[in-house]
Parts: sequence; C-alpha cells; structure tokens
Amino acid sequence: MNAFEIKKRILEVFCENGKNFISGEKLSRLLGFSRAAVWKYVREMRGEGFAIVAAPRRGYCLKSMPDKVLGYMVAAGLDEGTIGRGPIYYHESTGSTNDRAYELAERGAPEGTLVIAERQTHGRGRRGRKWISPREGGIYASIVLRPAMEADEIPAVTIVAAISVIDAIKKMCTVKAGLKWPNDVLVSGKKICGILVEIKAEPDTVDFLILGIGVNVNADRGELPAEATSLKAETNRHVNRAELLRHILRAFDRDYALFTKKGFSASRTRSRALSLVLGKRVRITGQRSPIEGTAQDIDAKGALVLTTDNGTTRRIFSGDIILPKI
Ligand code: BT5
Repeated sequence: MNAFEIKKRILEVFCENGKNFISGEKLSRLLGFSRAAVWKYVREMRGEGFAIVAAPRRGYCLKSMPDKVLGYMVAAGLDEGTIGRGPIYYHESTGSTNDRAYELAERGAPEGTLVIAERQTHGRGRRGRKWISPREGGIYASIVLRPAMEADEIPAVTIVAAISVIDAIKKMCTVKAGLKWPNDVLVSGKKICGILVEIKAEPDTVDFLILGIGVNVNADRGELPAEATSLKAETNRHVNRAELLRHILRAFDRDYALFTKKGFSASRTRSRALSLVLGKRVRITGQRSPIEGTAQDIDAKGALVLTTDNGTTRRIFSGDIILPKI
C-alpha cells in the first residue's frame, strides 16, 4: 500500500468512528500495519491540516478536516468504479487542470485519472476565455476519459457531466440548479458551474478526452464575475468541497457508464427535464453569424434543436446561448 492508500484508509476508519477515540492498537489491527506506521501517517495528515488528537491510553480522535480537496479525501468512501478510483494528482496551485490532465493523457494516463487543484492561475473556458478560479473557492478538476466513440457523440459528454454536477449539488444543498445548454449549470439565473471538454482525435478515432469541471463552491460573489454565483453565496453556508466532488464523481461514474454502454437516451430525458432554455426564445452566438429562434429540443446527439424565425429547423452543436432578459 502506498502513502495515498494508507491515508485514505486511516481517514475512512476515522469517519466510520465518528467523534470517538480509537486506540492505536485497533487502528493498526484494522489497517494491517504497525502502530509506528500509523503514527507516521497520522503525523503526515496533521501536517496537511487534519486536527487529530492523540491521547495516552485512549488513542486517536479526528476533530476536524482541512478545507482542502486532497486526493485521498476525495477517494475515501468512493466505491470501486472507474472515475476517481485511478490515479489522482493534487495541486495546491496549477495553471489549468485541463492542461495538466492533457499532458498526463499524452503520456498514457488511464481512463478515470483525476487532476484536482485548490486554485488555477490560468483556468480556461471555451474559445480562449478565462475561468476565474479563486483559491479554495471552488472545485477545479479534470478527468481523463478514453471512450470508444465517434467524434459526433462527444458533445453529449458535456451534458452528461453537467447533469452529474446538478445531481451532486442536489445531494448537498437545497438550491434549484438547472442546465443551460450546452455546458453551464445555473442557480438563480447565474452561472455556478462550467464544463470544458477537450479532445485529442485522429480523423476517425477519438484518442482521449479531457473533461474539465469548474464549480463555484465557497467563493464570495466579489471574487467572481458579475454573472456568476457560488453555493455559499446562495445558501449562506460553507460547503465541503471534497464531499461535493465525491458526489459528482459517483454520479458521473454511473451516468458515463450508462452513456458508453447504451448511448445518450437516459441522460437526454434528464437533460430535457433540467433544461432552462427549452421553449424559450434564444440568440446563439459563437457561430459564423448569430442565430435567433426558439429552442425546441435536445436531440439524440446532444445538439440543440432550434426553430428559426423563418420556420426552418436547425441543429446546433456548440455555441453560447443568450437568453432574453426577463
Ligand atoms: C466554461 O467555459 O464554462 C468552462 C469552464 C471550465 C472550467 C474548468 S475548471 C477545471 C478545468 N480546468 C480549466 O482550465 N478549465 C476547466 P465558457 O462557457 O467559455 O464560459 C467562460 C465564461 O464564464 C467567461 O468568459 C466568464 O464570462 C464566465 N466565468 C469565468 N469564470 C467564472 C466563474 N468562476 N464562474 C462563473 N462564470 C465564470
């Protein structure tokens, strides 16, 4: 077992044990290594911000966890699966987790490899735009995927991921999150999450795909763009980022497996129900020229079906929706 696995197991035992003390002897028996080794890793975890009390004769007790998204904090309690159960790379600060994941994928990182950062100095949106990533303010994570699929199925992956984020938010907060096609999650009409999918592809095969997820969790409104919000701003509550990421990974693991086996249909039904744009008049930019019309549907490939003002039906695969101000 490496240090990551050992600390993950120690954390799992502490969490199962609640606020009670657990003896060094019991801990070493449960984990299958010496009391000296337990002490060594407990000290390491203290250095990473865990408040672990060690008392003579009583043993250890976990009083509090750091406000961090350390890899083993995310992995602790995740069931066997693919996403988030492979290697996890953690950074206090990095340029962009998507760039880091791309480099790793080029060097052969397996499906499910996860890159996490507490902050990004060059967080990216689509088409060269920026993603503001304040320290400890959000989730900045990228996942390496190696799906056996055609390039025209890729846009749907963005939608599957956005739905996973909505499901995870629902598990932890009482806010109403909706999908703004293709890659935004909004709460109270403001952007709380953006998804960035980037691929490396040959003419007829997808080599790998990097799924980048940015969620505003505990950032203050003042740290974010005007059209953005965070879970803390909406709920007045500090939200545990490692737990939220764990919920996202669980949901995505389930929905992505379904998607790769059975296609987009299950997530398509959900995406229509969660959509904030269907039935509305929209203006779409990011094409050669802006298109206006009424959003009718999200089709089997994840494209937005639009009826334009002259009555023609268009399928749009990417772009930015501008909703009229109400
Ligand atoms: C996105 O692009 O929404 C994709 C964002 C993906 C971010 C993640 S974080 C982990 C991974 N690593 C990266 O480098 N990126 C991914 P787009 O639809 O192009 O939206 C970008 C626009 O959203 C910007 O031009 C701003 O208007 C706005 N924006 C920037 N930062 C924001 C934030 N923190 N919250 C809400 N909106 C933001």
